[in-house]
Amino acid sequence: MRVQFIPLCISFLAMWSSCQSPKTKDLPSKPNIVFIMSDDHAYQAISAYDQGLTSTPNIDRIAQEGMLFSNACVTNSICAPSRAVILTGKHSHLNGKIDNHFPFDTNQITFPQILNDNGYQTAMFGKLHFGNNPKGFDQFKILPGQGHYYNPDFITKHEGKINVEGYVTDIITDMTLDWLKEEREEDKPFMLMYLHKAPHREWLPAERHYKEFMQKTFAEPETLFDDYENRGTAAKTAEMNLLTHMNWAGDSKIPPEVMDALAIKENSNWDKNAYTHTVGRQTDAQREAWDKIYDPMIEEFKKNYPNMSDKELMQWRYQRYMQDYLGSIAAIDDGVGRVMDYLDENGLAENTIVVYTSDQGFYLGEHGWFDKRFIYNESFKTPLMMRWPGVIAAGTKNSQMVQNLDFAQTLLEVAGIDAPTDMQGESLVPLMQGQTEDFRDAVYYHYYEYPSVHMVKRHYAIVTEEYKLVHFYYDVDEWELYDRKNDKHEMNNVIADPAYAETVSRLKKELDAMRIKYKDSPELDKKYVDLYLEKIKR
Ligand code: SGN
Ligand code: CA
Repeated sequence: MRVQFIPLCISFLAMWSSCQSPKTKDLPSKPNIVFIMSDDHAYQAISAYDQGLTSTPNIDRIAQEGMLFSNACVTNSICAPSRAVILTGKHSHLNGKIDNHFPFDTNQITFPQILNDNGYQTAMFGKLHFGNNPKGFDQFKILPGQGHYYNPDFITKHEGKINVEGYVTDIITDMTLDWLKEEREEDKPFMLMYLHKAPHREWLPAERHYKEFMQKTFAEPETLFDDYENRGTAAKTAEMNLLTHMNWAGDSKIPPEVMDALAIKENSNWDKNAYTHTVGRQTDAQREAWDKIYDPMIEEFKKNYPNMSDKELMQWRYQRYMQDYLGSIAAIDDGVGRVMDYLDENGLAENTIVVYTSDQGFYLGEHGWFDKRFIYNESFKTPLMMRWPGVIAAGTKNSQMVQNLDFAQTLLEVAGIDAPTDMQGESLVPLMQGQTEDFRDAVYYHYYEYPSVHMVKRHYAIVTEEYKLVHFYYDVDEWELYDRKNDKHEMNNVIADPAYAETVSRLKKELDAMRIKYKDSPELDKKYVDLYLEKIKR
């Protein structure tokens, strides 16, 4: 592996000629980096993308003062693998973190380590979800595993394990701001990772937000009642339907004793526990405030439930889901606003690149679903916006197929450092500067975690602006083709339609070539199936 460190760049000019890609215009030297990522934040729930559901004025500011990427996507739509791709700049099959079960191999080089070795002060606050601690950080305070919404524990670099009373999103924001105020060394550039747990399941908003969001109703997506006709086996057998798979207690916040009284069966064997471990974690005062707002909803449900049709139940569950999910996002928006204000008020805005993204997208009732994993749009695409005054023109949009795979090389180029040659992404710096030629026109995707929660079958795919060709494998061998331009909601698998025969054969060849280019193979598919089966047996 070749890592070229800054001290090797003799003069400023020499540095730019050796460290910048040929497409890049001069950049300011070593800016600060604030990388903000939420967990499961759907682009449909950011008003800069879509004003139909909620308003996120602070997150939107990043797009208004910078660039919004309207076609950003992930390589493997699940939490820990996405984070491993981001840190290593390599696809899952090479970095080894193919699913949430396997540990991340910390012997690998990550971009924060390279920045740290090159004079950047580094810090991480919030959710990592690797099962081990990050390397290359001067400071970290991370949630163990998924973490908790109320009164969370943190694993810290210098104080061991701590418990903090309060609401997780506000705590992570406070930690981030405290670090900026008290620990930041002014003579060094910094790279700060500000990583929210919200809006991950089980979607518990802060008091100020559930009070507001419990009073709201939301527009239903067109495909809420999808019957998965004209799709393959994978969509039909997935377990992420709002009506039949979402937890009643854990997710919809119907307490276990009320479920019993109404004879409602658990939708999973952790349904009731999920409630006890989340809502049940609150202090007496937090719980009192919570019950004041949630009890009337529960009372009304008790009255109505016996007479509700499946359709009405689905609609009720969708509203409940959106109230808590979007309510959880409101605290992120507050936090992003506080961090942006701090940068603006302390003369840091000009020399800091701010990135906002999520570890993947999420279904907000589209296809009747919650969760992610599938390559279908709402989970495959992820929000991405960047602000860097002086480099990125305000209020600009980019529609190219950028991926989470690109962050490592992008942020290294931003810092004027050559990326290791085995990273597999592309720097987005030319795109930030408004150049659009010579960028990739297709991306590769591979999802592995099966059989597992939500039962989304293994699949790999090639996606172009026009088409999505997917191969589901392991316990099926099925291909799907979607015409992205003419079938926006991906309701029709046209793989067997003779009108697309030529497209299918061309894309299959391109997919084969792409798998070779990215060093994926049938042998690796088999290796990861075998390792996984071995692992879940234990
Ligand atoms: C938990 C959730 C799942 C979710 C995974 C992975 N169930 O298992 O719904 O898909 O995490 O999420 S829960 O009842 O425990 O909330 S990820 O973001 O970490 O990949
Ligand atoms: Ca996630």
